[in-house]
Amino acid sequence: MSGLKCTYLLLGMCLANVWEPLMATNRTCSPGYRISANGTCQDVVECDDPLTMNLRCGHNTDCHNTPGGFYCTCKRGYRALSGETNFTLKTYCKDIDECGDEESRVELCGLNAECVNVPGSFYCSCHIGYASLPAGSSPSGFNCTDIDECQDEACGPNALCHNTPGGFLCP
Ligand SMILES: [Ca+2]
Ligand SMILES: [Ca+2]
Repeated sequence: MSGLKCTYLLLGMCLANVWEPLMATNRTCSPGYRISANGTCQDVVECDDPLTMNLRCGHNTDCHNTPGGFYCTCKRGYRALSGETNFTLKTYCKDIDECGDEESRVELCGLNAECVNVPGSFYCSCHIGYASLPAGSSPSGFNCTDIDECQDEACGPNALCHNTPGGFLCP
């Protein structure tokens, strides 16, 4: 209690617990606040219920509570059709097609991989004959390099084998 300020002090006793609810009947709170059980105006947490959150913000959104209000954002990997980053009205958030154009496909997955768009995300899949480097070994993120099939005796034991980009030849 030491951190709380007593507004109504009588004979050394704090009467706030008695007085506040009485005062509350005549009190109106600012928009975005409501009277709590102890008679004070407390912030309405608009984002605490997943059901109302969907109704407020729309699907694929995150709801952010603020003192006296709230705002919505699209979930990571989604973009509002309206173009807005922050909004308070129900908005449709559409999946971002990360693989939509050639430039971003190559930037994200490199030359030797397929870029696959999925709702809220994307992934890279190496072309046949290529494998991704161990995680962390490529500075630019995902990178598929040629598999040297000859190291695994792809043409048979002690047979000649010629490794090629994305494949191998048995001469
Ligand atoms: Ca996506
Ligand atoms: Ca190869």
